[in-house]
Amino acid sequence: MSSPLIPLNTAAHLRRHKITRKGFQLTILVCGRSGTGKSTFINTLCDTDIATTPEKTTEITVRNRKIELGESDGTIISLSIVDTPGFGEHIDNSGHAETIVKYLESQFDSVLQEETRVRRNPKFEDNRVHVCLYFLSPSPRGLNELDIETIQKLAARVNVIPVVGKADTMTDKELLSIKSSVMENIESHNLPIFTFNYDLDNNYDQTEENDALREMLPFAVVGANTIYQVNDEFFRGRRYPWGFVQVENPMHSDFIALRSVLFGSHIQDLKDSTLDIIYEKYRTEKLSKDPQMLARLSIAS
Ligand SMILES: Nc1nc2c(ncn2[C@@H]2O[C@H](COP(=O)(O)OP(=O)(O)OP(=O)(O)O)[C@@H](O)[C@H]2O)c(=O)[nH]1
Ligand SMILES: [Mg+2]
Repeated sequence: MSSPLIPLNTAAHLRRHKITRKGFQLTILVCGRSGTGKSTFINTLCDTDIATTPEKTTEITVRNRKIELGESDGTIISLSIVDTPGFGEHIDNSGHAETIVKYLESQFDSVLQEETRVRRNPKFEDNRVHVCLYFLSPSPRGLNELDIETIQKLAARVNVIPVVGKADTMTDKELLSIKSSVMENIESHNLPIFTFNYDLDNNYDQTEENDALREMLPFAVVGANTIYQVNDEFFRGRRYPWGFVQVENPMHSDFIALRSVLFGSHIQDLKDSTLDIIYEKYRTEKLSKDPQMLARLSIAS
Protein backbone atom coordinates (compact mmCIF):
# COMPACT_ATOMS: atom_id res chain seq x y z
CA MET A 1 0.00 0.00 0.00
CA SER A 2 1.30 3.45 -0.63
CA SER A 3 -0.91 5.90 1.20
CA PRO A 4 1.06 9.05 1.84
CA LEU A 5 1.70 10.13 5.40
CA ILE A 6 -0.57 13.12 5.88
CA PRO A 7 1.55 16.01 7.01
CA LEU A 8 -0.36 18.17 9.44
CA ASN A 9 -0.20 21.57 7.85
CA THR A 10 0.91 24.51 9.91
CA ALA A 11 -2.61 25.83 10.35
CA ALA A 12 -3.84 22.50 11.62
CA HIS A 13 -0.87 22.34 13.97
CA LEU A 14 -1.64 25.78 15.31
CA ARG A 15 -5.25 24.85 15.77
CA ARG A 16 -4.36 21.66 17.55
CA HIS A 17 -2.03 23.61 19.80
CA LYS A 18 -4.89 25.94 20.69
CA ILE A 19 -7.26 23.06 21.46
CA THR A 20 -4.80 20.99 23.36
CA ARG A 21 -3.23 23.50 25.70
CA LYS A 22 -5.81 22.40 28.25
CA GLY A 23 -6.02 18.80 27.01
CA PHE A 24 -9.06 17.41 25.31
CA GLN A 25 -11.82 14.87 25.58
CA LEU A 26 -13.04 12.62 22.80
CA THR A 27 -15.62 9.82 22.74
CA ILE A 28 -15.15 7.14 20.10
CA LEU A 29 -17.61 4.35 19.28
CA VAL A 30 -16.20 1.22 17.67
CA CYS A 31 -18.64 -0.92 15.79
CA GLY A 32 -18.34 -3.86 13.42
CA ARG A 33 -18.52 -7.63 13.30
CA SER A 34 -16.53 -9.82 15.68
CA GLY A 35 -12.95 -10.48 14.60
CA THR A 36 -12.59 -7.39 12.40
CA GLY A 37 -9.77 -6.10 14.64
CA LYS A 38 -11.58 -3.47 16.76
CA SER A 39 -10.04 -4.31 20.15
CA THR A 40 -6.56 -4.69 18.73
CA PHE A 41 -6.91 -1.33 16.97
CA ILE A 42 -8.06 0.37 20.20
CA ASN A 43 -5.12 -1.10 22.10
CA THR A 44 -2.84 0.18 19.36
CA LEU A 45 -4.43 3.63 19.37
CA CYS A 46 -4.16 3.90 23.15
CA ASP A 47 -0.78 2.15 23.24
CA THR A 48 -2.03 0.01 26.11
CA ASP A 49 -4.10 -3.12 26.67
CA ILE A 50 -7.36 -1.34 27.47
CA ALA A 51 -9.53 -3.39 25.12
CA THR A 52 -10.09 -6.99 26.09
CA THR A 53 -12.17 -9.48 24.21
CA PRO A 54 -15.52 -9.59 25.96
CA GLU A 55 -17.25 -12.76 27.02
CA LYS A 56 -19.51 -13.96 24.23
CA THR A 57 -22.83 -12.26 24.86
CA THR A 58 -26.24 -13.49 23.88
CA GLU A 59 -27.33 -9.95 23.14
CA ILE A 60 -25.68 -6.88 21.76
CA THR A 61 -24.51 -4.62 24.59
CA VAL A 62 -22.95 -1.20 24.73
CA ARG A 63 -20.15 -0.46 27.18
CA ASN A 64 -18.12 2.63 27.81
CA ARG A 65 -14.56 2.70 29.16
CA LYS A 66 -12.43 5.74 29.90
CA ILE A 67 -8.71 6.23 29.67
CA GLU A 68 -6.34 9.16 29.98
CA LEU A 69 -3.48 9.24 27.50
CA GLY A 70 -0.40 11.41 27.80
CA GLU A 71 0.82 12.57 24.40
CA SER A 72 4.52 13.11 23.75
CA ASP A 73 3.95 16.90 23.73
CA GLY A 74 2.53 16.78 27.26
CA THR A 75 -1.13 17.00 26.21
CA ILE A 76 -3.59 14.86 28.14
CA ILE A 77 -6.29 13.15 26.09
CA SER A 78 -9.32 11.93 28.01
CA LEU A 79 -10.66 9.23 25.79
CA SER A 80 -13.93 7.34 26.14
CA ILE A 81 -14.22 4.17 24.12
CA VAL A 82 -17.69 2.83 23.50
CA ASP A 83 -17.71 -0.78 22.37
CA THR A 84 -20.61 -2.90 21.08
CA PRO A 85 -19.82 -6.56 21.84
CA GLY A 86 -22.14 -9.01 20.15
CA PHE A 87 -22.84 -6.74 17.17
CA GLY A 88 -23.82 -8.72 14.07
CA GLU A 89 -23.22 -12.07 15.77
CA HIS A 90 -26.70 -13.51 15.81
CA ILE A 91 -28.85 -15.26 13.28
CA ASP A 92 -31.25 -12.33 13.46
CA ASN A 93 -29.25 -9.12 13.63
CA SER A 94 -32.19 -6.85 13.07
CA GLY A 95 -32.45 -4.46 15.98
CA HIS A 96 -28.68 -4.17 16.49
CA ALA A 97 -28.47 -0.83 14.73
CA GLU A 98 -31.43 0.42 16.79
CA THR A 99 -29.74 -0.60 20.06
CA ILE A 100 -26.72 1.51 19.19
CA VAL A 101 -28.88 4.41 17.98
CA LYS A 102 -30.80 4.27 21.29
CA TYR A 103 -27.51 4.51 23.18
CA LEU A 104 -26.45 7.55 21.10
CA GLU A 105 -29.83 9.21 21.60
CA SER A 106 -29.85 8.56 25.33
CA GLN A 107 -26.59 10.52 25.61
CA PHE A 108 -28.27 13.39 23.76
CA ASP A 109 -31.29 13.09 26.08
CA SER A 110 -29.07 13.41 29.15
CA VAL A 111 -27.60 16.65 27.82
CA LEU A 112 -31.05 17.96 26.92
CA GLN A 113 -32.35 17.09 30.40
CA GLU A 114 -29.41 18.91 31.91
CA GLU A 115 -30.14 21.97 29.78
CA THR A 116 -33.66 22.09 31.21
CA ARG A 117 -32.48 22.10 34.82
CA VAL A 118 -32.64 25.48 36.50
CA ARG A 119 -29.68 24.55 38.63
CA ARG A 120 -26.99 22.76 36.62
CA ASN A 121 -25.20 19.74 38.01
CA PRO A 122 -21.50 20.68 38.15
CA LYS A 123 -20.54 17.01 37.96
CA PHE A 124 -22.61 16.36 34.84
CA GLU A 125 -20.79 14.13 32.39
CA ASP A 126 -21.35 14.73 28.71
CA ASN A 127 -21.05 11.33 27.04
CA ARG A 128 -22.13 12.32 23.55
CA VAL A 129 -20.26 10.21 21.00
CA HIS A 130 -18.16 12.27 18.57
CA VAL A 131 -17.17 9.61 16.06
CA CYS A 132 -17.99 6.03 15.13
CA LEU A 133 -15.23 3.92 13.61
CA TYR A 134 -17.18 1.37 11.63
CA PHE A 135 -15.02 -1.73 11.05
CA LEU A 136 -15.87 -3.53 7.82
CA SER A 137 -15.21 -7.13 7.03
CA PRO A 138 -12.69 -7.13 4.17
CA SER A 139 -14.90 -8.47 1.40
CA PRO A 140 -14.28 -7.82 -2.30
CA ARG A 141 -18.00 -7.18 -2.57
CA GLY A 142 -17.69 -4.19 -0.26
CA LEU A 143 -20.54 -3.58 2.18
CA ASN A 144 -23.07 -6.20 3.21
CA GLU A 145 -26.74 -5.58 4.06
CA LEU A 146 -26.06 -5.19 7.79
CA ASP A 147 -23.27 -2.66 7.14
CA ILE A 148 -25.52 -0.60 4.87
CA GLU A 149 -28.45 -0.61 7.28
CA THR A 150 -26.28 0.15 10.29
CA ILE A 151 -24.25 2.95 8.71
CA GLN A 152 -27.46 4.50 7.38
CA LYS A 153 -29.02 4.56 10.85
CA LEU A 154 -25.91 5.52 12.81
CA ALA A 155 -24.91 8.35 10.49
CA ALA A 156 -28.00 10.34 11.51
CA ARG A 157 -26.72 10.38 15.10
CA VAL A 158 -22.91 10.25 14.87
CA ASN A 159 -20.03 11.01 12.51
CA VAL A 160 -19.20 7.69 10.85
CA ILE A 161 -15.72 6.87 9.51
CA PRO A 162 -15.41 3.53 7.67
CA VAL A 163 -12.36 1.41 8.51
CA VAL A 164 -11.01 -1.88 7.16
CA GLY A 165 -8.95 -3.71 9.76
CA LYS A 166 -6.19 -6.30 9.30
CA ALA A 167 -4.85 -4.53 6.21
CA ASP A 168 -1.75 -6.75 6.36
CA THR A 169 -3.80 -9.81 5.45
CA MET A 170 -4.49 -8.44 1.97
CA THR A 171 -2.31 -7.66 -1.00
CA ASP A 172 -2.09 -4.04 -2.15
CA LYS A 173 -4.25 -4.96 -5.12
CA GLU A 174 -6.93 -6.65 -3.00
CA LEU A 175 -6.99 -3.71 -0.64
CA LEU A 176 -7.42 -1.18 -3.43
CA SER A 177 -10.27 -3.19 -4.88
CA ILE A 178 -11.97 -3.50 -1.46
CA LYS A 179 -11.55 0.22 -0.88
CA SER A 180 -13.12 1.09 -4.21
CA SER A 181 -16.05 -1.38 -3.76
CA VAL A 182 -16.74 0.07 -0.32
CA MET A 183 -16.76 3.64 -1.62
CA GLU A 184 -18.95 2.69 -4.60
CA ASN A 185 -21.46 1.12 -2.18
CA ILE A 186 -21.33 4.16 0.08
CA GLU A 187 -22.03 6.46 -2.86
CA SER A 188 -24.71 4.31 -4.47
CA HIS A 189 -26.60 4.02 -1.16
CA ASN A 190 -26.02 7.68 -0.33
CA LEU A 191 -24.59 6.85 3.08
CA PRO A 192 -23.78 10.15 4.79
CA ILE A 193 -20.38 9.29 6.27
CA PHE A 194 -18.04 11.97 7.69
CA THR A 195 -16.52 13.77 4.73
CA PHE A 196 -13.73 15.78 6.36
CA ASN A 197 -15.13 19.07 5.13
CA TYR A 198 -16.93 20.24 8.21
CA ASP A 199 -15.15 23.36 9.31
CA LEU A 200 -16.97 26.24 10.92
CA ASP A 201 -13.75 28.10 11.34
CA ASN A 202 -12.82 29.38 7.92
CA ASN A 203 -9.48 30.73 9.05
CA TYR A 204 -7.90 27.45 8.21
CA ASP A 205 -7.52 25.97 4.80
CA GLN A 206 -7.37 22.24 5.02
CA THR A 207 -8.68 21.52 1.55
CA GLU A 208 -5.70 19.55 0.27
CA GLU A 209 -5.43 17.58 3.48
CA ASN A 210 -9.15 16.79 3.36
CA ASP A 211 -8.95 15.68 -0.28
CA ALA A 212 -6.09 13.32 0.58
CA LEU A 213 -8.03 11.88 3.52
CA ARG A 214 -11.15 11.32 1.41
CA GLU A 215 -9.01 9.56 -1.21
CA MET A 216 -7.80 7.19 1.49
CA LEU A 217 -11.27 6.06 2.64
CA PRO A 218 -12.00 3.58 4.04
CA PHE A 219 -8.92 3.76 6.25
CA ALA A 220 -7.09 0.44 6.11
CA VAL A 221 -5.40 -0.17 9.42
CA VAL A 222 -3.14 -2.71 11.03
CA GLY A 223 -3.38 -3.24 14.76
CA ALA A 224 -0.96 -5.13 16.99
CA ASN A 225 -0.73 -6.02 20.66
CA THR A 226 2.99 -6.76 20.51
CA ILE A 227 5.87 -4.31 20.72
CA TYR A 228 9.06 -5.45 18.98
CA GLN A 229 12.58 -4.13 19.25
CA VAL A 230 14.86 -4.16 16.24
CA ASN A 231 18.26 -2.62 16.92
CA ASP A 232 17.39 0.50 18.94
CA GLU A 233 13.93 0.88 17.52
CA PHE A 234 10.74 -0.15 19.34
CA PHE A 235 7.52 -0.51 17.38
CA ARG A 236 4.11 -2.13 17.45
CA GLY A 237 3.88 -4.61 14.67
CA ARG A 238 3.14 -8.05 13.34
CA ARG A 239 5.88 -10.52 12.57
CA TYR A 240 6.00 -12.44 9.31
CA PRO A 241 8.63 -14.87 7.98
CA TRP A 242 9.80 -12.13 5.60
CA GLY A 243 9.94 -9.38 8.23
CA PHE A 244 7.66 -7.03 10.14
CA VAL A 245 4.54 -5.09 9.38
CA GLN A 246 4.78 -1.90 11.41
CA VAL A 247 1.48 -0.28 12.33
CA GLU A 248 2.91 3.22 12.11
CA ASN A 249 4.53 2.72 8.72
CA PRO A 250 2.37 4.57 6.16
CA MET A 251 3.46 2.09 3.49
CA HIS A 252 1.88 -0.70 5.57
CA SER A 253 -1.27 0.94 6.94
CA ASP A 254 -3.34 4.13 7.25
CA PHE A 255 -3.05 3.93 11.03
CA ILE A 256 -1.07 7.14 11.45
CA ALA A 257 -3.43 9.06 9.17
CA LEU A 258 -6.46 7.91 11.17
CA ARG A 259 -4.73 8.59 14.46
CA SER A 260 -3.86 12.13 13.42
CA VAL A 261 -7.45 12.72 12.27
CA LEU A 262 -8.79 11.61 15.66
CA PHE A 263 -6.23 13.18 17.96
CA GLY A 264 -5.10 16.11 15.85
CA SER A 265 -6.32 17.64 12.65
CA HIS A 266 -10.04 16.85 12.89
CA ILE A 267 -10.81 16.49 16.57
CA GLN A 268 -12.45 19.91 16.70
CA ASP A 269 -14.44 19.33 13.49
CA LEU A 270 -15.70 16.00 14.84
CA LYS A 271 -16.78 17.60 18.09
CA ASP A 272 -18.27 20.69 16.43
CA SER A 273 -20.28 18.71 13.92
CA THR A 274 -21.56 16.44 16.71
CA LEU A 275 -22.74 19.36 18.81
CA ASP A 276 -23.72 21.94 16.19
CA ILE A 277 -25.29 19.73 13.54
CA ILE A 278 -26.12 16.24 14.83
CA TYR A 279 -27.16 17.12 18.38
CA GLU A 280 -28.95 20.32 17.27
CA LYS A 281 -31.00 18.35 14.77
CA TYR A 282 -31.93 15.77 17.41
CA ARG A 283 -32.78 18.52 19.90
CA THR A 284 -35.07 20.27 17.42
CA GLU A 285 -36.83 16.99 16.58
CA LYS A 286 -37.28 16.15 20.25
CA LEU A 287 -38.47 19.60 21.37
CA SER A 288 -40.94 19.92 18.54
CA LYS A 289 -42.59 16.74 19.87
CA ASP A 290 -42.44 17.74 23.54
CA PRO A 291 -43.91 21.18 24.35
CA GLN A 292 -43.52 20.62 28.11
CA MET A 293 -39.80 20.14 27.76
CA LEU A 294 -39.63 23.20 25.54
CA ALA A 295 -41.37 25.21 28.26
CA ARG A 296 -38.95 23.93 30.93
CA LEU A 297 -36.05 24.82 28.69
CA SER A 298 -37.20 28.41 28.32
CA ILE A 299 -37.50 28.70 32.11
CA ALA A 300 -34.01 27.27 32.65
CA SER A 301 -32.28 29.47 30.11
N1 LIG B 1 -3.10 -9.96 10.74
C1 LIG B 1 -3.78 -9.17 11.57
N2 LIG B 1 -4.52 -9.72 12.54
C2 LIG B 1 -5.20 -8.88 13.37
C3 LIG B 1 -5.16 -7.47 13.23
N3 LIG B 1 -5.94 -6.92 14.20
C4 LIG B 1 -6.43 -7.95 14.91
N4 LIG B 1 -5.98 -9.13 14.43
C5 LIG B 1 -6.29 -10.49 14.93
O1 LIG B 1 -7.65 -10.79 14.65
C6 LIG B 1 -8.27 -11.44 15.75
C7 LIG B 1 -9.48 -10.62 16.21
O2 LIG B 1 -9.04 -9.33 16.63
P1 LIG B 1 -9.83 -8.46 17.71
O3 LIG B 1 -9.11 -7.17 17.83
O4 LIG B 1 -10.06 -9.23 18.95
O5 LIG B 1 -11.22 -8.28 16.93
P2 LIG B 1 -12.58 -7.60 17.48
O6 LIG B 1 -13.15 -6.86 16.32
O7 LIG B 1 -12.29 -6.81 18.71
O8 LIG B 1 -13.48 -8.85 17.81
P3 LIG B 1 -14.67 -8.95 18.92
O9 LIG B 1 -14.16 -8.38 20.20
O10 LIG B 1 -14.98 -10.42 18.99
O11 LIG B 1 -15.82 -8.15 18.36
C8 LIG B 1 -7.18 -11.60 16.81
O12 LIG B 1 -6.62 -12.87 16.67
C9 LIG B 1 -6.16 -10.52 16.45
O13 LIG B 1 -4.84 -10.85 16.83
C10 LIG B 1 -4.37 -6.92 12.18
O14 LIG B 1 -4.29 -5.71 11.96
N5 LIG B 1 -3.71 -7.83 11.38
MG1 LIG C 1 -13.13 -6.86 20.66
